[in-house]
Amino acid sequence: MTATLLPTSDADPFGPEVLEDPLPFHADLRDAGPVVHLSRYDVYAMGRYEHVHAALRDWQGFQSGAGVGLSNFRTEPPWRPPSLLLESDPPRHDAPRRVLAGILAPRELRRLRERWSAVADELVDALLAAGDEFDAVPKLAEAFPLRVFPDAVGIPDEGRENLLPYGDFLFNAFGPHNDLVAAAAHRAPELGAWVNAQCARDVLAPDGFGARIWAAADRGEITAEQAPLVVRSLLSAGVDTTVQALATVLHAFATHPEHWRRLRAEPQLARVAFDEAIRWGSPVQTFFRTATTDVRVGDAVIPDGKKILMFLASANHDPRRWTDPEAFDLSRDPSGHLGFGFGIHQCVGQHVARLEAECLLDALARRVATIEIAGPTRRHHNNTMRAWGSLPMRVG
Ligand code: HEM
Ligand code: OVM
Repeated sequence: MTATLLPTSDADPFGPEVLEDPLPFHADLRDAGPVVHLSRYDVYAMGRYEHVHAALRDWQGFQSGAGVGLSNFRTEPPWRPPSLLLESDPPRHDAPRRVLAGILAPRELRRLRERWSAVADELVDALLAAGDEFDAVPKLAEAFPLRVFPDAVGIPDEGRENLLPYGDFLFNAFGPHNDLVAAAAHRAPELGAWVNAQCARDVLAPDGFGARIWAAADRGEITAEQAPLVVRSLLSAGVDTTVQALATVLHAFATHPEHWRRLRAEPQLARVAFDEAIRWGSPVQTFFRTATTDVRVGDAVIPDGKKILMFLASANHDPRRWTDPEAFDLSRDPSGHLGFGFGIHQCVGQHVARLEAECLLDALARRVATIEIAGPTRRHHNNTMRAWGSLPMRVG
């Protein structure tokens, strides 16, 4: 076994230039080969669909239990107790996953649709009453999930302003200790303490996702020690992701007016539009794995214990897999995209995200004939998320 053919790069995928526009870096990565050694971090990067997909399927060779960020839990203490879902391997992963998958299954979410639709209608009506120009990030992409998701989990009103900063820090913390992490690190203890406090049984409303997690503990499906950590996964993964996914789909429509016209004519396209926006914009850009042994990928051998950086976003734009990958196109079938991951860790909250998107897009499509960008847009840099800071929009 030789690894002499392994290409290497000293580029920084977490530097401001790449975060501002990662597409050129992704193209270079894919063209260099199936695996590229990133010398700056001594990690192995994958950017092609075929290999990212295969690695996500192979949870035995590419583990999550040593962390899905740059930090290796075998050698470095995690900044918070590891997630029982995201940062764990079978068999420890199985029971928490089964419990959460049941609670967040499409048939369980059906009882939420009517209320979430009404909230979306109300939000859009209030927004339009205030004028035809607004920043879609705070006014829609943040406002809608923050009105429905914390209620669905069942946390109290007080302190909800901590949810977005907590998520922003958490997703930054999967990357290196760069300026983005340093700038927010002082708030991590306070934000972490608040989130942990919301996971206690007596804090949670009796009819939400949180209470259902505790009920699963009562039935012995998970332990009472595990329950609060499973609730924490919802509060960790369920807010910033959907905010940025909604921002992405709104940006997609604002820049593709012909597709907005099509959505208005065929409202049932909302679901496929959302998945295509997730493929196209990939709000969650990357996750790491750790090699559990010397693993061969193509001609390369990744040594045991090394970190592997999987570019979901790059796989979602791999021309070896997708026709005209840079095009946002409602006519394509985006299924098989890796924006929600793949395999045993594939997003357990994806049906929640899709329901939010359907409700919000439906409310907008029924009221607004045109959406356009009305001023300079701004990215928000995060080590893991491709995020919008500001999306000025005009509707007609
Ligand atoms: C896992 C993306 C929304 C909860 C994942 C993974 C991705 C992802 C890529 C796989 C991680 C890995 O393989 O290591 C997204 C995107 C979302 C979204 C793009 C919005 C569009 C949500 C929501 C929730 C959620 C709304 C909660 C209700 C989780 C959890 C995991 C996960 C708990 C870990 C699952 C496991 O490891 O078994 N998500 N997510 N996500 N997601 Fe999501
Ligand atoms: C978790 C978790 C945290 C962040 C992201 C995520 C995208 C899961 O705590 O389980 O999935």
